[in-house]
Amino acid sequence: MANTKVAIIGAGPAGMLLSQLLHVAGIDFVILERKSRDYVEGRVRAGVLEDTTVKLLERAGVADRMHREGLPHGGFALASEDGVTRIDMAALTGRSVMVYGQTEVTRDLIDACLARGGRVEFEAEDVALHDVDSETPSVTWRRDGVEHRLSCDFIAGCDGYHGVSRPSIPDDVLRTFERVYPFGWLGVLAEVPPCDHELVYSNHENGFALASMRSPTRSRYYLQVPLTDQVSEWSDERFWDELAVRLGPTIAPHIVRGPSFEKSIAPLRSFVAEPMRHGRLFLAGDAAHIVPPTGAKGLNLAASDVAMLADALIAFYGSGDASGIDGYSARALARVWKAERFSWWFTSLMHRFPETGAFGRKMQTAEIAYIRQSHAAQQSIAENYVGLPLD
Ligand code: RFL
Ligand code: PHB
Repeated sequence: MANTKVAIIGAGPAGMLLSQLLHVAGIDFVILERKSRDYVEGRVRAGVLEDTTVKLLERAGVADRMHREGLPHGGFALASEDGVTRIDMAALTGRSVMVYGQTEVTRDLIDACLARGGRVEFEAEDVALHDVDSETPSVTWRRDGVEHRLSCDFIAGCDGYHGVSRPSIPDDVLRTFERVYPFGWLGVLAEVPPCDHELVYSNHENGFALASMRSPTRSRYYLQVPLTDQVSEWSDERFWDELAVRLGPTIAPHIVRGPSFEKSIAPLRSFVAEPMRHGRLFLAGDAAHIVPPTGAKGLNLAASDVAMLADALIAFYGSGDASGIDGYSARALARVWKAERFSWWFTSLMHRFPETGAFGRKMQTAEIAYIRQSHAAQQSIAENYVGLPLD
């Protein structure tokens, strides 16, 4: 008899949400996380939840604080040198998104898990997966020099892009698809009111800029920067000056400046690994795929993967039906590729690409002008941004 049903590798949003969907269904699990709880909860990343993700957090019973403190948004703005266009998601799709930080989602999930008696092994070193293509897989790890072993029925690889799960699938089984972008995002958090009540995505000659937020008093801003830039080259003053230029004359007067308390540069990448299942190992979230953050899809894809995985495991344990398990990879990838396409397209539309030159820039300008005039184009953006259906 195995020690637990599901060993979950990684306590990020994918692993933690899966654990709570399994908990609600009465399926036991153990989570192994390489970092400390403080580290996991402190990682500043995503800010936008699709309504599908909101519903999953409700299903997992961890949505109360999100509904109290999160900010529902029915639209966002596309800015360029030709003006500002609002994409009215609520009118175009009848749906909206929730602005609520990944740090808060992760904290709510970890709090709920521990309060419900869930087992999370933080600071688990040298996690290794064994016999994943047998019916008796297991996981080993070390803490304080002592080796631990856990046998399980299934392993959920929710350990992000740099984890051990994906490399546990043999090279001749796994196919990967990748595009690396020639720039990164410099992100800043500041305790100042946002410059607009909704998000603003801006295409500017100097490069992309994004105005986002975490609360009515906390702003999150991003600038496209060369990958060779160092954070130390970006003083707060330089950042605010450049942000004002890129957000343009309509938005810039509303920027409230203040000291930043988080500043970092993240590279942009599109990546997919296929298949997302090998034997009794399932990949979910960033372990299987990465999107550039422009479409706000990364955390949301992690959530839809684990929803599909939870359904597959619930069917297996409920009635012995293995069709969900067998179909997991194909079902998840169908949604992943559509989100990859949207994220790649939106990134391509909004950023300055050194290699595409003046013609590429004209194409962007023409496409933004088309979007401004076309209800159909706006509807397409809106339905992708609020999130495609799970099937
Ligand atoms: P995570 O969050 O990387 O969590 C993986 C966890 O696994 C642990 N781990 C291991 N544990 C044990 N053994 C090992 N060997 C391990 N190796 C790793 C790690 O410590 C970690 O705790 O993956 P997960 O759960 O799949 O979640 C994915 C999301 O974090 C990610 O897709 C989003 O943050 C992407 N993203 C956004 N997504 C959105 O949906 N909306 C957004 O608005 C959004 N904005 C963003 C973003 C990502 C960004 N960066 C920094 C890449 C904005 C930015 C700037
Ligand atoms: C964020 O608030 O961190 C954020 C919002 C929208 C994106 C990416 C990041 O597309």
